Amino acid sequence: MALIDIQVPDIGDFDEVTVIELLVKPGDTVAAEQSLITVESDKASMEIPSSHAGVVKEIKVKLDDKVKQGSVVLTLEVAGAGAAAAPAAAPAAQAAPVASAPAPVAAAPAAASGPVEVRVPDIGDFKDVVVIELLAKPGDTIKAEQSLVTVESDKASMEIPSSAAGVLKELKVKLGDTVNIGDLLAILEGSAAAAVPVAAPVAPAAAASAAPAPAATASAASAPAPVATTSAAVVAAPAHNPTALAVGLPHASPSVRKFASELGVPLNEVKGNGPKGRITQDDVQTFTKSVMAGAVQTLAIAASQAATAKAAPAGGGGSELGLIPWPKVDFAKFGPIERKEMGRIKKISGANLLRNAIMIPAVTNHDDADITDLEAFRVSTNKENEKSGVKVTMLAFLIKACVAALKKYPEFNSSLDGDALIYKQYYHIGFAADTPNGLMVPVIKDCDKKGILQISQEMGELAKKARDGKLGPAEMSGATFTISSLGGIGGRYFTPIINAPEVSILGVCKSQIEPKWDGKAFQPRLMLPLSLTWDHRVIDGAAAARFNAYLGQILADFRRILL
Ligand code: CAO
Repeated sequence: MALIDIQVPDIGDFDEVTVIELLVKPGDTVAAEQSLITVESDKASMEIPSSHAGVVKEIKVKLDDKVKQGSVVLTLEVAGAGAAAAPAAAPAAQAAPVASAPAPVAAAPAAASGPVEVRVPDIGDFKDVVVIELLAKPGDTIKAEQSLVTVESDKASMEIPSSAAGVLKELKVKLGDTVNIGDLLAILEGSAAAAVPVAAPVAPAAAASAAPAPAATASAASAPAPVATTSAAVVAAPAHNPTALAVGLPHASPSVRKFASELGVPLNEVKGNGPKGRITQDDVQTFTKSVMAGAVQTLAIAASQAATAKAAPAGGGGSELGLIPWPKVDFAKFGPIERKEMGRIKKISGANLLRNAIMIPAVTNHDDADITDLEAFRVSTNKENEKSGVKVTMLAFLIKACVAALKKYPEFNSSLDGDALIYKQYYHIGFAADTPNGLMVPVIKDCDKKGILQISQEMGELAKKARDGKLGPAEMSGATFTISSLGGIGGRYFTPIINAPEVSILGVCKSQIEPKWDGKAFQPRLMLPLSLTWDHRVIDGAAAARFNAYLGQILADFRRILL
């Protein structure tokens, strides 16, 4: 047994690339040429393979590290003496595709008008690469070297640039096609087409440095397309250019795509948790587990909703749910307009709200609570506590009253888990806070164990943090029930959207004096409008009515909370 360092091989013209994925871990047995990490430049993602077979002893890089040729990726324990003889310098022998920047190559052909064929340039040792992305469409004006399609082998994805400029008349490939060097990709038209320099395939792994590559097969006609560079393993200007035309292609490395495709996992439904939203093998596995747990439909719908959520505000989409398309209106035709991108929080909460609105069979019960006496108590408490600096609002009493109702009706404090209900034995209450950045929901933990003053104080602190944009994730998670109070603003009733995976939410509006019949006469009473939205899969209408009625009783006479 011997220990050897596996290094980053020649990665062509790239100085430094970022580690975006670790594909193995200590203890893993790897085969020679098995991919170890994925690295990414601003133009390409590529996997770095192992030059030897063996057992991973130690990973020497971590996510987001910058590496370059010669950087040690990991230490491998290999068997036999051969190991020692094949040291770190070995990468030259590796089969991995390595991308590099396009090398300017052949001169442009003589100017000519009419159609120009664009063919797949020399892509080195790669055969039958699959078209995974179309980056241009007929009618587009194409610049020389502009990427036309993305292709993928089992080890790398790469963009194929146009060898000429012009207007794209016809794309000769479609998604899923396999292509090889010399295959016709597209036909360009226009006088510009032939008048520009050709695009270049690029330099590759070290192996070939000694072996100048043959010139690429020239395309027919006038565009003597890309010409070879120096190497046998040539990869065209590679993939993942975030500015590319294509939208919606899941961001994942070739090996993850392969893994997903072997499992039949639709990558566009998988949430990427890797750097820059990249889908990792773990994400695919997590998705698969959820499906196995019976959540497939849920996820599929959620994914389409998320897509709709993104599209709808921008004026597109709807088809994901089988709906007619979102109306597209040229507003500027009717008057001056200004377009402003929505903030991050609005986008995130929008997608969540849409999912929750569509996926939950929600019903809202409206009711009123007589808070005349409680309001008097609140006002006197605030007077007594004036010096403490803690102001008590109705919301603090509501939180406490809701905890009592949640204890009495535990299904309101539960969450769905497949066919089961998870009853939570803690009472963490979220409250919607209106902030300059959008709606946020801070959570007050263990409200059953806290008094009104403490709840008021925490609420004030959390609301301030929310408005200052300083809430941490822990302060927004774990809620078992949420209250959305518009009481300080106005309104009568509304239908709040449940904050999944919770199963109910209470909306509260502004209290006002109303005449109430006491059996003999109308009395002026302060009435608080309550709107309870609940998930009908978990809660029945009768239970919701009881919950509201009980809440009303407590708010009318807070002493009941002691019973
Ligand atoms: N009826 C009448 N008055 C009410 C009331 C009610 N139900 N609730 C609060 N008020 C009064 C308060 O007593 C206070 O009055 P004073 O200034 O005279 O003391 C005033 O309204 C302002 O209260 P507040 O809003 O500062 O405090 P709060 O505890 O009621 O609410 C918070 C705190 C953070 C929830 C609130 O500021 C907020 O952001 N609300 C908006 C929530 C929201 O956007 N929900 C919609 C979600 S769905 O899009």
